[in-house]
Amino acid sequence: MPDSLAPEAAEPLLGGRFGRPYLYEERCESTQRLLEPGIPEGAVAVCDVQTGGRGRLGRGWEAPPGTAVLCSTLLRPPPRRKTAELSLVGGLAAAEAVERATGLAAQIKWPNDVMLNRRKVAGVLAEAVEDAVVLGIGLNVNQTRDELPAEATTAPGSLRTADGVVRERARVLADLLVALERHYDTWREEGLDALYEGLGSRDFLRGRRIRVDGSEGYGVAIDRSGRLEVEIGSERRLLESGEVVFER
Ligand code: BT5
Repeated sequence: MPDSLAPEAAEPLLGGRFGRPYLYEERCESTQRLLEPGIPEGAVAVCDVQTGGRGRLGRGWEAPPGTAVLCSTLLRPPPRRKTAELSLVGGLAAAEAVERATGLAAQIKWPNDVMLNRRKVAGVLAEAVEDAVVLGIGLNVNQTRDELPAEATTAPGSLRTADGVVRERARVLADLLVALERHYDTWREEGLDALYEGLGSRDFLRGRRIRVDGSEGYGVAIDRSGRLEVEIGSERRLLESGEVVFER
């Protein structure tokens, strides 16, 4: 069977309430734009190719047609939760989906990247739309090395470049949505602290030499409220958001 994310291939694999409804388009500008705010929580938009895939801070997200999982999930978190934490919730779900698919350990590079063999294999984008949040995840599944973006601050990779295996994307998507639902429910009820074990044990920047806003230092750890603790010179700082570059 050709690899497909069309509803007939993906819907039979869905194990929970995320992905209902399942909105699929072969091509779209960005899955982040397919979900109307009135749609039920857990609605998921998926496509095979994006013409204007989005990263954070106006950056782009690129993947050749039919090679990646590109999905957005509509969430309605309660007001008491900090929606910025959803990047880590999504990152944890994507890391687990990567581990399940490959059997290899994945890490989370604060605040929104999933790393496999020191390469970025997935990125998460949380955007507020009225009273909802659209949580976008791009996961590189079957790209070959030369199908990955050449210009990237963090070296990109795919599951295929890690182990040479070509996978059924619908299976990866279904596992991702089950993990996302489970972690989202835990976060909504108990907060980020309840996910700390999964995050802390996959903390990519812990102990690494990093650069933040031009200053060099070390990553200490993601803390229990989702901030990144860093050491710059003799000073410890807690970052709420931002960009951290690591030295390879
Ligand atoms: C992210 O942004 O990592 C969030 C990416 C979210 C993408 C999903 S796909 C489904 C949904 N629909 C969308 O339109 N977006 C979401 P950021 O940390 O800003 O990383 C973006 C940077 O990563 C770019 O500037 C490139 O350097 C690099 N990049 C682009 N495509 C990549 C890829 N496929 N794999 C790894 N790196 C990539």
